[in-house]
Amino acid sequence: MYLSRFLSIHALWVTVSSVMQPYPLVWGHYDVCKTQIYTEEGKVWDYMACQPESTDMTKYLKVKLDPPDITCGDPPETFCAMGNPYMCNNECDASTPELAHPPELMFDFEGRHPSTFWQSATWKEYPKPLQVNITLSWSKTIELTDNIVITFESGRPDQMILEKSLDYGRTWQPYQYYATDCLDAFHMDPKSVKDLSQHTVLEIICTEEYSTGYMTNSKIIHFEIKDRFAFFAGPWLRNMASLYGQLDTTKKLRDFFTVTDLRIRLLRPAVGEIFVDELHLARYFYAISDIKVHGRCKCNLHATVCVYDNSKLTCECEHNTTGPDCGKCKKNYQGRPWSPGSYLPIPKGTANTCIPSISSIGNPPKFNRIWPNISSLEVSNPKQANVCDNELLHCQNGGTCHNNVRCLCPAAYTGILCEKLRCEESGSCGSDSGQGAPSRGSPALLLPLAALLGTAGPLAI
Ligand SMILES: *[C@@H]1O[C@H](CO)[C@@H](O)[C@H](O)[C@H]1NC(C)=O
Ligand SMILES: *[C@@H]1O[C@H](CO)[C@@H](O)[C@H](O)[C@H]1NC(C)=O
Ligand SMILES: *[C@@H]1O[C@H](CO)[C@@H](O)[C@H](O)[C@H]1NC(C)=O
Ligand SMILES: [Ca+2]
Repeated sequence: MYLSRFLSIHALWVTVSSVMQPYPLVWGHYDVCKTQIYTEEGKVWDYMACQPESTDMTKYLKVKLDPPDITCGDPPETFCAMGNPYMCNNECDASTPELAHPPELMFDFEGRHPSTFWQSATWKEYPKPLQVNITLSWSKTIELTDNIVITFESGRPDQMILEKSLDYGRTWQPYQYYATDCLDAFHMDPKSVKDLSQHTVLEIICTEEYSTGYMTNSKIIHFEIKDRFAFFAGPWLRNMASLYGQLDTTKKLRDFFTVTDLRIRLLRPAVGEIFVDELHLARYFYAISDIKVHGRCKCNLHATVCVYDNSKLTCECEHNTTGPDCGKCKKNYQGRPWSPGSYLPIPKGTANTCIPSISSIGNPPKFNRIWPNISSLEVSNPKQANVCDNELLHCQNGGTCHNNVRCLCPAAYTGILCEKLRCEESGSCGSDSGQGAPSRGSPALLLPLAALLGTAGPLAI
């Protein structure tokens, strides 16, 4: 199954639209990996950064509950309405489809009412905590593009932690804490995402916004991806160029929105009052009707298509890259180190394609490399700041990072990050090179990076 529209249609559209206007209608969509352009040598492929479309990722996840037998209905049990302890005529019975509440019902498509939902057993073992882990696994790195939204059928829990993993569930980090009383539950001061800024956007907060028990009419909990994007792209997410620029240059920021798994840790059900009513423990349980997770396969800007096959997501890699995330160069295309594509320069980005290995073409690389005297550089300047690395600062236009102190640029390029055309510097560029020339780096976009990097150290992730 294809997550994206058909590639050739994109290619056609971009070719057509690029004839009519200098830029695509919408900036920074990155929805084509290559397009044919006309140069002096005839038709050639022009490669650019590309990514799959953002989509509903709940179709591709596996869900696991801990403890495994926590779903209600085995044995059948009755439960009460939260607001009215004397309304206890509801029944959960796992063996009767109409009365069962299995985990799948958190991800089904449903009409407005009645909602379908997963439900836990009730808190009959009070005061032993009633805790449930709901783990969502993709077995693939995905990049979140919209708020995670959890809709409760019961009251929203008094205490809950949203966690994420970036390594297929081996290690976990908190994403956000939710509590009726953050100080009491987690020894954290309550905060809202709106209290954060560009410089504190990666801070892990505890919020009380969504835990005010069953009395409020809303049953929804958010993890606010869009509010965090808005610190860079503006309140209406109009300036996506700025966001993409920051994501491109700051690995920590990119990783913050990247997950392989999510875990919802339900720690204490909604009580709605100060004390637990021990005579009516069948009032207390968790029930979730819907979980929304929007994102895209992470393909390192080397693919627009992500295939779901054998219950597994895999990028369909272009640019002669390979691997589930297009994370390495194909065999015989290792002429320079692999590098992710880059969102910069806006709007087409840089493909950073893999190039044929030296041995496979039988010639030394065409690049005119100048090897510096490494020992003198390193000894005389041990504390020199990185000029480039493979995480934050990418050499552009096919340049490679040498010992973090300089980019080795292909012959046609110059500049600290190989962002400039050499001919441009000497004023000798051909008059028709405009359309075919690979895009140049934008120094204006690189500037805010310094500001963000300066604060990256003490952040929580
Ligand atoms: C839930 O997961 C956490 C680790 O993230 C673990 O410490 C805890 O024991 C688990 N709880 C349950 C009820 O399985
Ligand atoms: C990748 O390799 C193929 C040949 O196997 C070549 O035709 C194609 O142009 C290459 N693509 C890129 C992006 O270098
Ligand atoms: C490199 O620099 C070191 C220290 O300045 C010097 O001793 C050495 O001879 C240089 N090597 C070359 C190949 O220039
Ligand atoms: Ca549902």
